[in-house]
Amino acid sequence: MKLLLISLLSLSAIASSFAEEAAPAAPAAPAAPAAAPAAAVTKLKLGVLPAVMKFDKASLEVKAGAKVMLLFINEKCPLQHNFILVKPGKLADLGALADKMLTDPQAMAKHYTPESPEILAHSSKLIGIGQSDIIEFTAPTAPGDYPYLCTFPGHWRLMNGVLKVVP
Ligand SMILES: [Cu+2]
Repeated sequence: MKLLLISLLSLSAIASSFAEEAAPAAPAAPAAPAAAPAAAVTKLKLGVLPAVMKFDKASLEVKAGAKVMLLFINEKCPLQHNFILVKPGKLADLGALADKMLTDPQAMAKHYTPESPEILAHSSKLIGIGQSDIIEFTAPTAPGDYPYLCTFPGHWRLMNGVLKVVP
């Protein structure tokens, strides 16, 4: 009786080990087709300089219409920041909206992200020290200089840069 129980247990152990081996094999298959170019993603990384209210890059570059995955990361700055990408020439407009949020009781809940039709992409949250966010967006199809900024009140005048969208 004991023997039978053991052999049953070991059988189920073997069965489950096969199940585990079979599982990873299935998702591997879709990687094979050569449809990769269409799904190509431009990966960018933007950090934050500690305590000076600046992004670590004054500019980023991307091809027009490209799918972009931006890693926004705060490794060392004790302040909280966000990332807002706007239409050309709209830096000061968004800066003014950012400053206005000082008097908005809901500002923290909104992660200091203003509401504006000029915003093309933004982080999902403020990121403090040790935090990061991945921002996925499609680059504009029109080449040009697209400003990005942090809209935590008072930061945007120093904390801004340009996403250069090239043909
Ligand atoms: Cu900031």
